[in-house]
Amino acid sequence: MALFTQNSVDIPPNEAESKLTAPKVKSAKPSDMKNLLTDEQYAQYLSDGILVIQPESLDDAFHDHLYRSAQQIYALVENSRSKTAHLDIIGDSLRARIPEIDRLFEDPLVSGALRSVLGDDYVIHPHNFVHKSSDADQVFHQDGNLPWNERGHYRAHRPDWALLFYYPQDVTAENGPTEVILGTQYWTRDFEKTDGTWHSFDGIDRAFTREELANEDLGFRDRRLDESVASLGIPDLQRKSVTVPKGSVVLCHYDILHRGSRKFLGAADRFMYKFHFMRTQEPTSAAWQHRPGFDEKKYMQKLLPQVQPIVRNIWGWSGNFESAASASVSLVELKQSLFSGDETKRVEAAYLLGAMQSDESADLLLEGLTHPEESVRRASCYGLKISGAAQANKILPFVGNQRVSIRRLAVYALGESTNGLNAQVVEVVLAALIKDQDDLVRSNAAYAMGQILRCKDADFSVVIDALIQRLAPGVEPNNTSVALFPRSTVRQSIAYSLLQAACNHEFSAEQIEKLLALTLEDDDRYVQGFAIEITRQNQNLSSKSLGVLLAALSRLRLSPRPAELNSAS
Ligand SMILES: O=C(O)CCC(=O)C(=O)O
Ligand SMILES: [Fe+2]
Repeated sequence: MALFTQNSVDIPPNEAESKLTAPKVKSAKPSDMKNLLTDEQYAQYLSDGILVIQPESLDDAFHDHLYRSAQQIYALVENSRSKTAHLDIIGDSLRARIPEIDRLFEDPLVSGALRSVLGDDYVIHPHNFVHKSSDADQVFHQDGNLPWNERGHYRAHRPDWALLFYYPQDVTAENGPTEVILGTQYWTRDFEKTDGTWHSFDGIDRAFTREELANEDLGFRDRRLDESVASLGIPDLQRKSVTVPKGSVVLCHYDILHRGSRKFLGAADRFMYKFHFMRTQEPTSAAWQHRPGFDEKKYMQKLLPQVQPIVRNIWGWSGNFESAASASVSLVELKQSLFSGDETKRVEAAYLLGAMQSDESADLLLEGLTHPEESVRRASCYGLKISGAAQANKILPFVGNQRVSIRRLAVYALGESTNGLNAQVVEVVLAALIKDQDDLVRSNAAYAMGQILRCKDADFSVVIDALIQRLAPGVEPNNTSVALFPRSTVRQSIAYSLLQAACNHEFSAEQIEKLLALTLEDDDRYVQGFAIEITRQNQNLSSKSLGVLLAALSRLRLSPRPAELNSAS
C-alpha cells in the first residue's frame, strides 16, 4: 500500500502551505475555472442546499483506505471504556490520524465547489467527525452551529458555512443513507426557553425520544418521522435519501435539515466523514463560473418557490450584483405574512421587506423585532440585516432593550461588513460583546463582529485587542458541557471573530504573541484550533511566537500510526 505512505515531509513546500485551507489566491486561474460551479449549479445549491460531487483525483484504493480507517477508529471505541470516546477517539483528530484525508480537500472538483460557495480563502473548522450508520434512526435536525450541538449565533442564511460529507463506500437504501429535506436551510425552530436559557439542539421535533427512534416497530418510526416533518407546517417539502456511489462528496448548506437513517439488518457499516468549512471574505465578485449572459430571473423560476426571494438576495450578495427590483407586494400584505404566516411566509416577507431598503419597510421589520413570537422576531432580524447601511442606526437602541430575546437578535442584525464603516455600530456591538449579562447576546455580538471585521476599509486594531483580551483565563468562563465537554460558546465565537479579522487585517507581532500566550493553554480545543489558524494567516510572527508554536507542536502532535500496520489490517 505504498500509496498511503506519503506523509507531510514528502509534500513540496508550496503544496504543504495549502494543506490547511485553500491556497491564498485572489481569483481562479483560467485552468481552475472549469472546476468552479456553473451559474446553474450555484443557484441550485442555494435553493436545494445540497450538491453531490465525485472527486476526480481519488481512486478506489483511497476510498478503501478511508473505509478501513473508519473501521479502525470504531474498533478503538468499542475496545475503550471511555464515556467520552466521541471526544477522545472519534472527534476532531481525523486529519491527524489520517493525514491523507487532506487529499480530499485538494481534489480539484471538491476545492472548486468549496471555493464557488464560500469564496477564496475559505478555512476548515477544527471540528470533524466520522459517523457510522446504525439500526436506529435519527430525527431530522440542523447541526448545532457550534460543535456538539451548541449554539453561538443565529443561523447564517448566506453561504458563510458549509458541511462536507464524504462517503468512502457506496451509500444504498440498505446501509443507512443520510436523508435531507431540500431547501430547508433558511428555516428553523424556536429555541428560547422562558427562563432565558436555550435548547442547544435543533431537532425538528423536540419530543422525539431515543427510544422511539430505536423502536422495533419500523412502521411506527416511519409514521413518527412523517409526523415530525408535517409538524413544520410547510407544504410540499421534498425529502431526499442521499444514495451515492463510493467516494462521493456531498456539500451541504450548513443549516439544511438532515438525518442519518437506519441501516437494514445485516448491511455492512456505512461511514460518513464530516467536516465544516467557513468563509472568511466578503464577496466582491462571483466566486463561481459566472457567465454574464446568464438569465438568472428565468433560471430562478425553476427553483423551489418558497425560497426564491431568499436565493435572489443571496445570489446578489454573492456576486456583488446590482440588486434587481423585487416583486411589488404591498406593505400591508407583507406585514400580514410576516406577523401571521408560517415560517416560509415570514422569512420570505422579511426578505422582500429588507430588499426594499426603505424607511417604511425597516420600521415594519423593527416592529417585528419586538413581536411576542420568537419566530416573527427572528424573521424580522434577517430582513433588518439586509436593509442596508442607512438603516443600521435604527437597530442600535434595541441592543439596549430590556428583553434579552430582542438584544440577541439586534446584535446579530448588525453583523454586516458594511457596518465596519459605522463607528457607532462597531462601538455598540463591542460593548454588548463585553458587557451584556447574557451569554447568547455576547456570543452573537462576537459572531456579528466577525462579519463586521470583514470590512477591509477601517482600522480595527482596538477591536482586535479587545477581542484577544476576552480570551484571557476567567474572563469568559466555560458555560456549557453539552456532550460531556466543558467549554465556552462565547470564547468560541470570539475566536471565530478573530479569525475573520486575521483573514482581512494584519495583526501586530504583539497581538499574535498575546493571542498565543492566552489560547494555547485554553481547554476549549476549538479556541486553540482557531488560534493556530489565526496565526497561520498572519505575516507578523515574532521568534517568540514561533517558539511558543513549536513548543506546542512538540507537545500536542498526534503520533501517526505506522503505515505498515494500516496495510496489514
Ligand atoms: O450519519 C449520517 O448520515 C448523519 C449524521 C448526522 O447528521 C449527525 O449525527 O449529526
Ligand atoms: Fe447532523
